[in-house]
Amino acid sequence: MLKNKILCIVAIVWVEFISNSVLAESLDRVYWIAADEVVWDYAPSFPINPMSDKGFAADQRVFVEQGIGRRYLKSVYREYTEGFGALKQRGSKEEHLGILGPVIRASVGDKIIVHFKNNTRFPASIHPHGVLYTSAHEGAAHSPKEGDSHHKPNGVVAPGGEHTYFWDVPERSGPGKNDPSSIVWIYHSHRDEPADTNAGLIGPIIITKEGYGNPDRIPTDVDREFISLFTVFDENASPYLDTNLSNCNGACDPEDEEFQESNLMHSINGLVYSNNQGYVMRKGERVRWYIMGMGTEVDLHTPHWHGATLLHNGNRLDVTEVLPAATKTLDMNPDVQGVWMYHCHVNDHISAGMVTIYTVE
Ligand SMILES: [Cu+2]
Repeated sequence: MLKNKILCIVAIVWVEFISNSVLAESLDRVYWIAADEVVWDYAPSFPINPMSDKGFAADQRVFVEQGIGRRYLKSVYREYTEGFGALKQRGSKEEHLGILGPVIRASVGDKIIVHFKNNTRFPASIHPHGVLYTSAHEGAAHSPKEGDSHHKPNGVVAPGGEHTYFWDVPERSGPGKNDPSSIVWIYHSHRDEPADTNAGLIGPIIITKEGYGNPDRIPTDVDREFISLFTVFDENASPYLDTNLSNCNGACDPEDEEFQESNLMHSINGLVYSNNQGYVMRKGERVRWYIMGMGTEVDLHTPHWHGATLLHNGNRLDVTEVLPAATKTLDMNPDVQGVWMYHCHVNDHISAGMVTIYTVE
């Protein structure tokens, strides 16, 4: 009897050991990401405002028509096939990402290898939050002084140049004890941080708990994931301002306050007034939302979902808050079908376009 019990315990321990070692198999997560210049359209629906299905009102046209309008030269991170062979097309699950760079995914124990190419006219980098790096792979210029040998720009890439970043994903990069099975971090260019991020160089990193990531490192305990960046892109602070001014045919005065206002793009994933696509899910699914903030002192955002509630680390809410470069991961079980508003709850930001919809089928 005792012998059987011992055998049974040994068998259980052995099965646990085997399954854990299978689950714990670590991977090299390899990405080919370039910083590319694109003409970005904040409101492709123009002249229609999808929220009303009518034309934009006068106070909305400030942002989508006046001054430079709705299209700006920007730089964005884009994913390529191996060796920068071809631009990777985004599938339906990635449609909602908008201006965001590709999702970098890993599980605790993996290594992340990012081959980076700077196709823009300005120096750029990829600075990751949360993961483990040495200063050579930090992607940040420590000193603005050129030629300062004590403060070398670490992983900052000149126009046309390339760099490979190596980042580790130890326990401290993954979900903490109150977190769900995955969390989000931000990556962004950090040569001239305010200019780089206003230019558009921002993306997400999602880290799953050991044993919770499938081979693509998507968490196995959710049905769907969505990522949202709430930020006011300040096109006045973009390094492309001078180039973008040429769209005004000399009619824009950069010192004019109304013109400056027209360049504050209150966006969710780089899109205003419900121009986002792809926030679509089914009733009853386990839906994970990753929320990111960026920007300056105006960037206090309070994402609010109509039609459902969410859990954030055990706390129930339908409004959360993010500040610049902060992130939140929340879980939703949509229980009512419909087309629901999803917007920042700061009044001034609602008027300026930080509003969209999500659909529960
Ligand atoms: Cu806001």
